[in-house]
Amino acid sequence: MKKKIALIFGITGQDGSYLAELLLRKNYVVYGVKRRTSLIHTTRIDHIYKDPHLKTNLILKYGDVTDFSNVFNLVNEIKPNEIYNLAAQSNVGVSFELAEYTAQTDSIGTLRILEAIRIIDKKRKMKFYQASTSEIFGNSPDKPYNEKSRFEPVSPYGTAKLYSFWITKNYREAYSIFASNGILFNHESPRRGENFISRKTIIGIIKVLKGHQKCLYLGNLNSKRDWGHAKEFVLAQWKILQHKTPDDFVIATGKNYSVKDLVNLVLKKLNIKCIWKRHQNGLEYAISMSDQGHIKKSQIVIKQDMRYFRPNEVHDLKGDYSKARRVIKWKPKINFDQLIDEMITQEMKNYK
Ligand code: NAP
Ligand code: F7E
Repeated sequence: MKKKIALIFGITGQDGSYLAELLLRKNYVVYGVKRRTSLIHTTRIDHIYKDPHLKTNLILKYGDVTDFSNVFNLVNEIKPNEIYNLAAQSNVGVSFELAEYTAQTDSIGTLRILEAIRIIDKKRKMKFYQASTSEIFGNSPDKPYNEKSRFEPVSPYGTAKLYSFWITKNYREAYSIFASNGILFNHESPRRGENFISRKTIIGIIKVLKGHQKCLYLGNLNSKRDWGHAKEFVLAQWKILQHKTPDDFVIATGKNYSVKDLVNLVLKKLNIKCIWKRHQNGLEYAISMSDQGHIKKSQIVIKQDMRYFRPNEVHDLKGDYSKARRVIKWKPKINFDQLIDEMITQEMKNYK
């Protein structure tokens, strides 16, 4: 039987790496788009080349979704059965500083891929997956959020991603392209970027414990997120494209925790006992109650720092994934505690 061909924009990222593994195991030929960078940055997918079976079906191409001729040529040359658009400037905090670039990549990048499909795939055989996000709900009151909730993004990232959500729907309805959105809530893993809160907290606290850093600086501790495991969430991305009709799906765990819950869980798992105190200016800090590793009693282990607060914040995200459970038979199995356990275990190994 002829192998299916997938094209992944964003293969070097967290999700791209898990999705590539999943598709290769399902016997796809996977083309991955990587950007030209001054240092090699394929660490998340390098292990695939150690597997003799998987590596023969993985082909990397240089590309960038801000370059239409590149996007067009890739789609035209590869003629994939499935296209996954995971490429994005994905950091919400950074999007306030790089608002225009975020729009170029996260909005117009999607349009470029859809236009290439519209022009090239006259028979409408290609399927397109758009990496949409819970950030499009922003602080909308309709909690927990489902596919019918109102969109009220509060960051350049959320707003750029909302454009992509709608343009994907527009192209589906106007041109009969099989184009679907996965509205994914936060998902983490040992491969998570180091400047997202889960990985930053784990790396930072381990460094303090080992004496390589004095203190971990964080921003808003009160916001709540619905955190799942990236490995399970990429399975949902694939399932969305296997469904008989294109559609939009919320992918989440249905449970949420505050950033402070996350920090306290990491401290507990590393046996660091702390109490929280508050400065007169309202900023909080955590002090150790005993010696542990390189941490001394009364040492400040964590401190809030205004540098890590955002100009605007999404306060409370929780998803309702009942449509995905019913229609594409997807549900999460790994809970928050297990996710953090896995991330800590891997980070301890990395540290050694
Ligand atoms: P990630 O680790 O930041 O990966 C993003 C990928 O996009 C990387 O491969 C990156 O390449 C690539 N990229 C960035 N700008 C590009 C450009 N101009 N042209 C081509 N490629 C570009 O993000 P992730 O966590 O895997 O998330 C995957 C997608 O899902 C993103 O679109 C993100 O916005 C979205 N999403 C993520 C979450 C989450 O919680 N993780 C939730 C909802 C939606 P480099 O390696 O060269 O930087
Ligand atoms: O922040 C707070 C921060 O950067 C989570 C992306 O994958 O998920 C992700 O976006 C929370 C926020 O993720 C720090 O203010 C406190 O309230 O890990 P994060 P995010 O902004 O929720 C969505 C669904 C996406 O689509 C995005 O691509 O943690 N926070 N102190 C901090 N966050 C960071 N990064 N660093 C801090 O020091």
